[in-house]
Amino acid sequence: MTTIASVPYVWPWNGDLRPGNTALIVIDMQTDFCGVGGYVDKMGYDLSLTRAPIEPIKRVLTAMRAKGYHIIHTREGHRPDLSDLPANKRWRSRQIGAGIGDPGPCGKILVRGEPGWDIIEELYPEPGEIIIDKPGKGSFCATDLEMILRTRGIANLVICGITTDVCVSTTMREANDRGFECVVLSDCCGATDRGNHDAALKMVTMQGGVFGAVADADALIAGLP
Ligand code: C5J
Repeated sequence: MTTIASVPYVWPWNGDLRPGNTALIVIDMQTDFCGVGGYVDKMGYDLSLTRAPIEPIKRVLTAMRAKGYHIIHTREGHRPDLSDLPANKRWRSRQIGAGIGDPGPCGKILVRGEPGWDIIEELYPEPGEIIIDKPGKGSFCATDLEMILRTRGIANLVICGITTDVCVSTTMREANDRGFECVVLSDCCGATDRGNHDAALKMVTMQGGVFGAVADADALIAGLP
């Protein structure tokens, strides 16, 4: 049995934790969500909250890369012609002064290929790591993520990134419903609101771990075989 310290149960449920069946998913660590001039900055939120996970994620990436775990990154964004951008998503973003597809200091907001859309340099994927480009909040919606996970025989997902209450939470719920065994790393996530971050993590722990478990970077690194 190999597990890590986590709540509300030691993870994974069956003690089968090894590089071959476990992936790290780093969600949306893009300039648009944590960089100056990006989408979250334009909306006026406190960037320190979404930048807080950068250093802990770096430590987890280093540890998991060294041990040969599968590494997957995601990016939220839309085609340059915006053909995959629902009109209501665009409209809502414009209500708060950061219209998706509109020009900003980091290029067109959340548009593929623009500087603000890409993953920040500190956490940039290494050659050979999987990148999932997704048009929505969940990483399984309109992507080939599930096919890649099943093809590689991955059962366990270590989930981190931004934002805790939106793309991280949606992805964890989608994964859990598909039978993947998930743990979210509390200090490797961040939200645009501290209360939402805390609530999103607390929700995971209800009902015996309704979506999986919660750990932190140190607990994961200490327990990784
Ligand atoms: C948001 C995300 N918050 N990556 N996206 O719109 O959580």
